[in-house]
Amino acid sequence: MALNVVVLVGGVGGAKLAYGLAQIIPPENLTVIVNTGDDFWYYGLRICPDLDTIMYTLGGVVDTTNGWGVGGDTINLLDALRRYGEDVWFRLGDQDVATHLLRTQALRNGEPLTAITARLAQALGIKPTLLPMTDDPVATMVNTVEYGEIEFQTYFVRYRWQPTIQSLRLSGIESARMTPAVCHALEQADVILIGPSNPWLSIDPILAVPGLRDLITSRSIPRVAVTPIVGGRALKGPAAKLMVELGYDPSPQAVVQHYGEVINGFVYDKSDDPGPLSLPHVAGFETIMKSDNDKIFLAQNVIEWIKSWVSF
Ligand code: FO1
Repeated sequence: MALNVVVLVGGVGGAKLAYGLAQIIPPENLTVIVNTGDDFWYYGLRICPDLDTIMYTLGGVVDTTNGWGVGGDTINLLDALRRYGEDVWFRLGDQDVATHLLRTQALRNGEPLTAITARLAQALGIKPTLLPMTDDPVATMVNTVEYGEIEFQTYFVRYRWQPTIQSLRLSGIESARMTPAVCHALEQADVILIGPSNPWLSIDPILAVPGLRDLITSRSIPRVAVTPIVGGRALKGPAAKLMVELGYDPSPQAVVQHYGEVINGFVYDKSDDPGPLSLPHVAGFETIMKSDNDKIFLAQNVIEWIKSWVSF
């Protein structure tokens, strides 16, 4: 019998694990719940970077160098905007814009993001279920020393995550609702995984959707996070830098502590010695995913390991 696996993810790191899982789990048994706190408006288009990164990765069209955007995409639109003197700091590929146009139009027609995502994913041949964490707009706001409070993409892309973070705020989270699809997936899950995504920037927004964290912790099933920190550094992006700025040691222990009762299992990188971790289930695997085989291998290791400590 196949296990129902739900994985919570942000962008590039989470997408790699989701890809590995999609190769070993029947699509009807795999649900990917994606952070939408990074979403923003740009030239009138609704951009959902993490949803698109997962969608392009699972659809096999992602730019493998960047880990986001469409492979081989051109930037004619961007160049045309520059000709008008625009300071275009967010790199929108021409093919990528098709996604944003369709999504924006559908949102304006009142279609929920969950339904739009399902439609786009299906058109790209994606079989597992891909769900935004909520249909309601939530924006991760970054309070920085240098610029005050700025939108996530301004912090991440425009300023290349160099500003010093003082605190984070999730605008709109109080009125965000868990969707029936997310609720159903979590209720039916046999295993909940948290991808090697940034715990503060990518996973916290998902867990902060009212009711979602409680629903996860209420489930007596394996709930396992894969470390985003290896050798005191982030695999990608600002996780380690952010941890230092917020007063944490960039270590697997600090990640485990941060997730608290949300997880009962943790996967660290086998090159690390994480010391004692206050969790019933801990394992070390090769977590750095460079090739497609690495992604599949990690997914296999994690799922087999979980099967070994639970009788399903
Ligand atoms: N990341 C960048 O560092 N620079 C970009 O210009 C950029 C453009 C972009 C366009 C579409 C898309 O789906 C993602 C894009 N990203 C870009 C990645 C993305 O903004 C971040 O990796 C995530 O938000 C963090 O998870």
